[in-house]
Amino acid sequence: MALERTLILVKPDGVQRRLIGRIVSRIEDKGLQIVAMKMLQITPEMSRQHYAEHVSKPFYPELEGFITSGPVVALIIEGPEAVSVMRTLMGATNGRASAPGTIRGDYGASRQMNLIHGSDGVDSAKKEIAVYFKDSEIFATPLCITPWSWAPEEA
Ligand code: D4T
Repeated sequence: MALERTLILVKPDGVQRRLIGRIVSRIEDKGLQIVAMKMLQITPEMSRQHYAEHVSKPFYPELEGFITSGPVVALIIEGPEAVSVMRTLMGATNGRASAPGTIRGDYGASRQMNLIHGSDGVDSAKKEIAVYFKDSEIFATPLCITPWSWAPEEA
């Protein structure tokens, strides 16, 4: 097991639907740590960097239009196996198929407007974090609750 970081976005639909607080609460309730957080508008260039694997796909132009359509909230989340823990919390990509109890399963019914992005691996998390954050914007301060959140050998 290892302490990991993952890049999370509350997408434009999550911001428009006033779901920022509920989504961030779920992450905090799970016991993961927010080490960076900001609101920003994604540019077409950032979108191409973020979705590099999808740029040549037929759905990309619409995806870029959506992700650049309004502000998002970007976060870096840290914790043991944070990448997969967040993917589980988010639910399947298509909100119509994601399980009740997950963020996408509880709040949405769309594949594109699926409220939240989470990195799909440790390497992609590193690349995505560099798109959204400078080192000086990351606060890796240990929290006083950390010793009660996971055992040392889990981190
Ligand atoms: P993201 O990257 O947004 O967290 O979503 P996922 O990791 O769960 O899903 P993904 O990479 O397969 O897709 C990225 C993004 O594209 C949208 N999408 C996807 C779309 O609009 N049409 C499509 O056909 C697919 C496959 C949804 C998420």
